[in-house]
Amino acid sequence: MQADIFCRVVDNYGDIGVCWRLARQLAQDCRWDIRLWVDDLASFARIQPGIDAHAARQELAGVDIVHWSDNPAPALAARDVVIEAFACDPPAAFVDSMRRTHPVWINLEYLSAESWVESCHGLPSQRPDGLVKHFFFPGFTTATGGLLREQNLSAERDALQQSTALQDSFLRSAGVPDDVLAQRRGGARTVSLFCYPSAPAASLATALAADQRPTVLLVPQGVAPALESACQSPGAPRIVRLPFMAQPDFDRVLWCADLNFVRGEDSFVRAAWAARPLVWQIYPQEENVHLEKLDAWLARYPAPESAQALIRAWNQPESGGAAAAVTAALSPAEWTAWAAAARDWDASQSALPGLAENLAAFCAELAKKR
Ligand code: TRH
Repeated sequence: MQADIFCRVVDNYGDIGVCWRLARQLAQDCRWDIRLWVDDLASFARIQPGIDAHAARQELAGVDIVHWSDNPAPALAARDVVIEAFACDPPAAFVDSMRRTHPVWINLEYLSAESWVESCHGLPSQRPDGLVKHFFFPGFTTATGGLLREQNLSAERDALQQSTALQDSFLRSAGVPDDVLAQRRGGARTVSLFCYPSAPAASLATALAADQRPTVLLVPQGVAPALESACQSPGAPRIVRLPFMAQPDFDRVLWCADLNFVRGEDSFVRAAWAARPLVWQIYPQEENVHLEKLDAWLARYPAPESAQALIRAWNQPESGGAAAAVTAALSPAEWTAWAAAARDWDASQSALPGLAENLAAFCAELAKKR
């Protein structure tokens, strides 16, 4: 299959994060010939070293990357499959070429745990010009498109999680100082924190400072910038700022941590694959619509009530309940139950077919009918 994936970066890194993982998996695992159109190469370069933010065309990891500028759009014609991420509208000239060749056209939607997704997944939308677009929804059940997950993920993760030496060597290469590695070996808890500015990060710091077990807090540069001033007291977490790194290394950070605070869409899915407790900060929307989506996921996530209460408090900073919720969720019996739930969540979700595999099969079926 020859496919074009279209990605417009609305904000942050989730749009390009999802598209880049999908492009690599379709190219590497499914052997598709992929052209990835991206409008914001600077954001792309932040999560993928080697991307030239000024190149009109470049190749990386077997993917042909096209800078999607609008004036004028690159003069390329559609091939077998067109995947537009998050309803981003391919350029008009490209859609003209689609009217001539009638490729399979997919709109890849945002991830949601809500049940209506199952009835909309795979539906066609007939356009007045004769083209048909199909909606493809990621999700957590077999009636959806599934989640992005590489074929060799579990083996790589298990090898890292089972070896302190491998973790030390990886974390050292990521800039974690030797005395922090010694703290981890001495029993300190490792927490990673990737959140939006609204997250009650200072409350997290307060709760961790009060906990008997010391904590090492791994935080990307620029995230929760006030954290250092909240971590001055004795017993406060030791903060290590990490540079933005390539996705496979970001995954390794999640695998090394005992507890991951993640956000948005892609890091949330990756934290599930770490098979460790996770706290999700959902992308905030108008009128708190996102809280319904959060509840839909919590209804599926098998963590104990204390962990669910923490996740709710993390997403509602105005409730003021985050610090107490952290303390409750980390108490020994609750923590043990949460850790077991995280392993179950990974096992049950990874037993389902992955998104790239599902999407490839869905497109192949549609292509036969063309
Ligand atoms: O950056 P985000 O907040 O992205 C959001 C969400 O996707 C949201 O749903 C969407 O509407 C909005 O973007 C436009 O969080 P997310 O989804 O976790 O994306 C972050 C990406 O950055 C993810 O692919 C992981 C990657 N990343 C790295 O590769 N290296 C790093 O060092 C870090 C911190 C992140």
